[in-house]
Amino acid sequence: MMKERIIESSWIGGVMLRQTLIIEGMSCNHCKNVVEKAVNELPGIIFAEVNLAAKQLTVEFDETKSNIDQVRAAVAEAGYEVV
Ligand SMILES: [Cu+2]
Repeated sequence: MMKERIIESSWIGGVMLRQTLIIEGMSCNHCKNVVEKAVNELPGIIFAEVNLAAKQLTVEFDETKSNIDQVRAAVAEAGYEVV
């Protein structure tokens, strides 16, 4: 099983968690949009943004509704790899 690499994780109030992951395989704005859209469709996600240059995805979510495994699965389903 793939192991996610979370490079930043912090509570942003109550049950809201903000995490930043490294993702391989994104090369252009299309990739960025695909990943952001896939993650935004998960329950409890309030923010998802890709930084292409840094190969990073930052997500903010309600940890009672979603978790980082679901984020990782959504990214993988979209065709990219969380490293
Ligand atoms: Cu692309």
